[in-house]
Amino acid sequence: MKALGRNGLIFGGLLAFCLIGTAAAEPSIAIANAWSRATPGGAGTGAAFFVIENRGANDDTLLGADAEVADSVELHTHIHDSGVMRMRAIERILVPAGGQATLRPGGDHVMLIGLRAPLVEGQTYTLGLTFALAGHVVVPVTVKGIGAR
Ligand SMILES: [Cu+2]
Repeated sequence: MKALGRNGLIFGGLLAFCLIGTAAAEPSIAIANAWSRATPGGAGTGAAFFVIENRGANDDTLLGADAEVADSVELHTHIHDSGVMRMRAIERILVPAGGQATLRPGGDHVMLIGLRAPLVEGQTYTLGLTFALAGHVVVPVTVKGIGAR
């Protein structure tokens, strides 16, 4: 009986923990203003830009992305290399608790490699983003004109 009472306590504790866990599962990550530039016919690559807002109490990290419009999707940044801007693949993008990360032309971005069709102005496609804490988040990306900034 004594053991059962103790197990009951432990179970109750776990249950309380799970309920708190559920409450904390309110989406803490919000994606705003997701867009791509239209790509000229024949271009093999494109990029996606957006703002990641972390409304949670914990730092989160963007670990990867996926999209059906491209064969592969990578996280990239730009580096200055003797006056030349080059792109480089990165492993992760940090989104600090209560803060945000901005992916923009000339900075961090999601790279679409091996586009299956040109990105056409006015089109919308689906981008999946994988976060360390928030998990898989799906966002619609709007394709703007070739000269969009
Ligand atoms: Cu890139």
